[in-house]
Amino acid sequence: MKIWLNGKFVDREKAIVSVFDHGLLYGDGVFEGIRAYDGRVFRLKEHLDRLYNSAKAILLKIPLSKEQMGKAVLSAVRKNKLHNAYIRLVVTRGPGDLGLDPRKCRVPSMFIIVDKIVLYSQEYYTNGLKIITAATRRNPPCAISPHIKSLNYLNNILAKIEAIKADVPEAIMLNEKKQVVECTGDNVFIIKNGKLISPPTSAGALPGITRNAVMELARRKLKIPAEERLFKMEQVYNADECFLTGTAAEVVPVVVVDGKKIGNGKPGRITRRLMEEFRKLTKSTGVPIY
Ligand code: PXG
Repeated sequence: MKIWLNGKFVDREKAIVSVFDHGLLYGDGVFEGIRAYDGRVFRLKEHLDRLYNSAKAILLKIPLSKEQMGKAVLSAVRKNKLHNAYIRLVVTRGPGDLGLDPRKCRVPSMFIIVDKIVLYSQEYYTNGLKIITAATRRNPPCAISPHIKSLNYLNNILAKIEAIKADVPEAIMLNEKKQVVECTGDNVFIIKNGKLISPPTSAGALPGITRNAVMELARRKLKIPAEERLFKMEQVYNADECFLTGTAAEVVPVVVVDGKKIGNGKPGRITRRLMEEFRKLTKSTGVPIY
């Protein structure tokens, strides 16, 4: 495995950042998780836009243009000779001193890891997930904008630990108003009376790239309405269908939430249609690598 580190390819063992890097000391940095399907990078532009927006929000100037970064991503996949891959793109504030002051960090650290995808268990897609609601609330936007895909994932990790303790793979996170926001690493959708509903990102969710793609597919291919609307757990329990979206998870059905069956307790019809359309989209679009 070759890692792209600050513009050079290095072996995995040599892919090292300083203990003074503020990405490590303070979670001061941003990242993206991207996927390649069949020799094409899925929604590369959208991932780069989100990365640069996240960086701008924390006043971090990325030393490469978006075009250069896009080329670096493609070259990193080529170097590792993969056609299907998970790509982790990280930009940190860089090495500084032990204080918070980001001005002490002269040069951001950048790296791109390209790895084989660890696929979710097929069981999840055929039978659906059982999930819980986490007691840990999503970071309020007034404290830190959840639109920033930062290296600070403790909020999500605390909720993930709750999921692990409950022996389930994901957990729904609520905001301070008990409105549904998202999961620890996935966006959430419900379907009610033939309508797709996802919380608006203003509720405190990351603007997921898979989420956007799925909303487009619902409108264009399934010809069903896709709304952004606030809702609470009662509406999840009473939904006809529920599913999650994310780069790693793609579209994954949810069949039980907090021990309560959603719909008939099996992956829903519309969810299965969206899984199929999303597969087709990943196999037919994206930026060619080779
Ligand atoms: N919400 C959050 C908080 C996320 O971190 C998503 C939604 C889905 O967004 P995309 O753009 O991927 O559709 C994410 C995705 C993992 C993992 O291991 C997931 C994410 C980041 C790191 C790890 O599942 N982010």
